[in-house]
Amino acid sequence: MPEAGVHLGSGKVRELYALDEARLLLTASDRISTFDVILPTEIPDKGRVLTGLSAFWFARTSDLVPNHLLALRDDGRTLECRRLVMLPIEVVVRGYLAGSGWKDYLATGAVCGHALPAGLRESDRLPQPLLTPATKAESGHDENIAAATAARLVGDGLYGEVERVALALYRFAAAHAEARGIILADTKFELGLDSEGTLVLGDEALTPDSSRFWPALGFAPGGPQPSYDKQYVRDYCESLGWDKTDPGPEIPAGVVAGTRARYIEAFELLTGIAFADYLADPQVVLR
Ligand code: Q0N
Repeated sequence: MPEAGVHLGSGKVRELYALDEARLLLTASDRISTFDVILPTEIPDKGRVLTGLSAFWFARTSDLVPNHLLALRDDGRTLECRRLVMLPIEVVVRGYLAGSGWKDYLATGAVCGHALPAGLRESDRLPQPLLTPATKAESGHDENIAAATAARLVGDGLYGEVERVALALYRFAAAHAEARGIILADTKFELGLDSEGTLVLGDEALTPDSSRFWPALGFAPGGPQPSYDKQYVRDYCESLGWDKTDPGPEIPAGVVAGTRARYIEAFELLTGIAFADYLADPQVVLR
């Protein structure tokens, strides 16, 4: 538990604390969810991997859009952040046809109102990345909304800026990842406004929990792709015949170790930094 701060809320695997009127602490636990259920077994250092990656991307994209990062704490799992007024929408950028985008395409031939060519397969690369906004549901699932609805919620001018910034972030990160053997299939951003009314990137960004990362090696559209980070856990859970309702199963040590290794491999490939160096001094990701 980080020092000081009023607890403001919990995500499934993260906690938010108020440090003062201008600053927040965002701390990432080692909890893991699969099929939307938090498992009773933790993945050691998962929260550090996600926090380190998020800080790495914030440091490298601040010329595309300012972000809320003020400092990375030496525990490696806590970000000090500027307090923003968050937009009532989140935005997913999709470069590949997966998840709810694939389901939408099968049903309608479009993804959230973006018409697409016929004959695309599950996991195909899209002709161009698509932005799909959603409303933030307090509990349960985020609901996809039309671009026009999102624009009405935040205003046309601001929504145009959100679109531009989210696509630029996706293009930058996808190109960086692709050069390192990782496909960034899609990713979710949350943005807010600072006290001056400037659009600022918040939350975590471009982590395996907010994105679909696929190994480029063995990429084979025509079906679902294995997840870079969670596939061993998913496969183990599937092997049990668990009904995917709470509580989830305990995960055996071998699956935990394999999963931890995958998170660390993703961190090292994407950052080019040894994870041991991050543990010794988290500030390495900011340089
Ligand atoms: C904020 N959420 C939703 C942690 C993440 N910089 C900010 N300023 C004000 N509010 C927020 C941020 C940020 N980031 C973001 N809630 C408040 C995401 N939470 C869910 C709980 O876990």
